[in-house]
Amino acid sequence: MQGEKYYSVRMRSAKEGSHEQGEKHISGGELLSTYNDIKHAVNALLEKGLTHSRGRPDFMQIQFECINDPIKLVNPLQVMTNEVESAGKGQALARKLLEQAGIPRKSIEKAYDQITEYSGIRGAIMLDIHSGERIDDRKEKGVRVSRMDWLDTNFEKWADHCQIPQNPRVKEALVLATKVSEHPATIAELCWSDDPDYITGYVASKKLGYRRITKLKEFGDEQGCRIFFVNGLEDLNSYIHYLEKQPVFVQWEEK
Ligand code: WAQ
Ligand code: MG
Ligand code: MG
Ligand code: MG
Repeated sequence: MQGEKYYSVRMRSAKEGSHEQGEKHISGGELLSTYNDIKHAVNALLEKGLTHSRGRPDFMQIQFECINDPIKLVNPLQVMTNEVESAGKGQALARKLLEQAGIPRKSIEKAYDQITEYSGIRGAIMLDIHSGERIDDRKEKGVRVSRMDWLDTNFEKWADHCQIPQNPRVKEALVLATKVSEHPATIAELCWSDDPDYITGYVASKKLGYRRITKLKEFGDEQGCRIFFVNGLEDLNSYIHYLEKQPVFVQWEEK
């Protein structure tokens, strides 16, 4: 990995929505690739965007760019799975975990009041943990975390060791959560998919690890959620710069 040049490869796909809604986000993806693997990477993202449960896209963009900054290596967050019987119980657990992560209950309630307003965006939103107010200025786009990945061989070794199925969705979400939680301003993340066929979500934080919750919504629901709860942000731009631009490889080291 050291010394080799890497490229950030990104995809987003969308379809025309109703007049009031503007375009509908279908899917996005980001990974890191060597030059020789770019064809493979582009193909994987193409496949992801073409066959998606949110619908058939009528727009897609795939781009790659060379990365010049050194790539930071980060250990994956520890994973725990909580089985729940219903979305209601799952959401109650999510709120409890957010509180355990250090977010005031009032701000959690405020976040939940805003959730439907922000679903349908293609990135994440940032909320201040003290006020519960949204602090990024990315409107209906949100902030898209990028330039992160996990080499397959290391991921497979980790999955074997932790007895976690080698599911690309889990890998993708854990890579993102690990990168986001590594920044000291991040207190916690709350996420569930906007894909109608995937109902497991998570709360993640440096302190709690990656806490999967098997049901956070009903099947068929296309409302997703991705919120970063942040604290003590003196410089919002440098935080967003870290999320979008700092290259990160998740790398598991057996202890
Ligand atoms: N940066 C910022 N926000 C993102 C990114 C990104 N790279 N990727 C997705 N989002 C936001 C965006 O608003 C999506 O609509 C929303 O998150 C959901 O994305 O079993 O699959 O890719 O352990 O649909 C979590 C549980 C699955 C996995 C989450 O999210 C498990 C998932 P999706
Ligand atoms: Mg997506
Ligand atoms: Mg995704
Ligand atoms: Mg999705």
